[in-house]
Amino acid sequence: MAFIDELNKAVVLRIVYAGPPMSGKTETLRALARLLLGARYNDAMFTPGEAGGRTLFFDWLEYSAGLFQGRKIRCQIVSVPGQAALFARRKALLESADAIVFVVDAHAGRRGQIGRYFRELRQVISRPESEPPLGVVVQANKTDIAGALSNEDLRQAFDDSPQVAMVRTVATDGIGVREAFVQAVGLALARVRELLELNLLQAGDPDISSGEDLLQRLLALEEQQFGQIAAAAPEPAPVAASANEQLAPQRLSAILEAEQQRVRDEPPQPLHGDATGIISDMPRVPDPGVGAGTVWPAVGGRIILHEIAQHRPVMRQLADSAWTAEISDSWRLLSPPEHRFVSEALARDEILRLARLHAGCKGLLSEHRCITFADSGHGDWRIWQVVRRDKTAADLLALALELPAPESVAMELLRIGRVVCGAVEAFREARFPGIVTLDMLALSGGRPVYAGFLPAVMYRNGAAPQPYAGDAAAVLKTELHEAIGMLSRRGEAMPRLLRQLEASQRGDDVDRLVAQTLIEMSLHHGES
Ligand SMILES: Nc1nc2c(ncn2[C@@H]2O[C@H](COP(=O)(O)OP(=O)(O)OP(=O)(O)O)[C@@H](O)[C@H]2O)c(=O)[nH]1
Ligand SMILES: [Mg+2]
Repeated sequence: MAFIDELNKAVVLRIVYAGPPMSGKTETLRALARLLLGARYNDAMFTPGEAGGRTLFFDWLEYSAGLFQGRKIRCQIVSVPGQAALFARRKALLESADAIVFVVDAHAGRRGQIGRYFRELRQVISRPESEPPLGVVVQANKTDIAGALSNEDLRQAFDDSPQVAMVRTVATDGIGVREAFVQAVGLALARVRELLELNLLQAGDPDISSGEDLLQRLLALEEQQFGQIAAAAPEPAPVAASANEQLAPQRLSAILEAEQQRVRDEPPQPLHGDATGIISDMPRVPDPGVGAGTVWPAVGGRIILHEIAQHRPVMRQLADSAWTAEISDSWRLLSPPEHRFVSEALARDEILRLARLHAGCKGLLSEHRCITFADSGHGDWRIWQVVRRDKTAADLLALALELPAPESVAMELLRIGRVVCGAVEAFREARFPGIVTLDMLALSGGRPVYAGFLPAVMYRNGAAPQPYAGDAAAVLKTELHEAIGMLSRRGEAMPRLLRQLEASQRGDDVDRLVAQTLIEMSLHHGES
């Protein structure tokens, strides 16, 4: 989010303080205000709303010092709210960071929680490989308290991550906080330098030059997100419903009041302990007992979960470490690797996006499906797509090939051809990236629909969905190749089949295209 402010000859950086609740993020910003701004520190920090000493939105502090390539360095220093329930807000702030200071309570007994929050952080700030990664400084805080863990002990919470720079601090006394901050600014500038070299420095957001601006932006974003879901979803988006009621109010005071109430009502957060997340372990599949707001669509989805709970799933892990489950020949479940999350909050956030994607494909996807997420039983969370195995065009073809009269076979082939043509046209028009194959096409109210899981390009980060680019004749040639081969081996049937197809060429454009393609294929097979 860094940007060059040409008008004021400055480079603007955002250093974001993250970390578990009550670790000392706000206290650190207070200390920085005193240390960096001296006499001017009074009123320098902007904190829009807090409840019982807990940050609800963020703390904001500005600091300007030093030069970068002849421009002043201006730092926006922001702390995030640590509470689990405020994840969406925390995520929006983390995404705008140029470097992170991850503040942890070095107190023994906190390692599990630190690990969990660190994994959440890494998932949120991961960048495409083409971009330089975001630097993280770990601030081991509260080291004044007896029994604080050593750096070596703390490092275990950051298990598989590359070396993290660690600075020991006592925020209440201002010890070490300047050092951690300076390190973070160094990392942010190194990243800006790399982005400039790669020509990737975004225009940034010069509209945010104060804490008030950031608050307005955050509120607008939240309203927009919830508004979009409400507009897109065929059913009220279940996972957003309760939050919507609390976040929709127009006036800031009303929002703050609702937030304060929410925080008062919130039960203490359970500690999950260290989640190792061993992916080869078989995950639990969702059952109808999943909590409110975890299934989309809310009503239809829960009915599906009830239905699948009656049967035992057959689980399988695919080469890419996705898990699938088959249930009583009627339902299929999929949880690809990108739908495995280290925290419930991350899964909850992603399921909102998936619900929107599904809602946007209304009319193109088969009807009997839902998405849900569940605790895998191994310290992580998985989103599952659940799709009913509907009768597909491939099933129609299998039946057609059993028909005795070649004329009937021809009529069925034409019908399947029309289904394919209809799907290619509908997918192209809607820019839907589903690949047309017979076993992915079902009929719903006479219209072709996609009976597979949501195409991966739609939810995979960084991959822009490509609209379907195939053409109907090519699909028919691939998908019916084997069937025509079988028919041509029934030698005596071929002339009757061809006669029927030729008669069908006199129909509309679609009939003509299908009949001509089939004739061409039949003749080709006849020759070979
Ligand atoms: N002993 C000691 N207490 C600290 C230190 N840093 C913070 N605290 C105390 O820890 C409590 C939580 O600090 P905050 O700065 O509010 O924590 P936070 O990370 O902003 O919490 P959230 O906003 O809820 O995420 C406060 O009572 C602080 O005074 C420290 O270095 N030593
Ligand atoms: Mg705070």
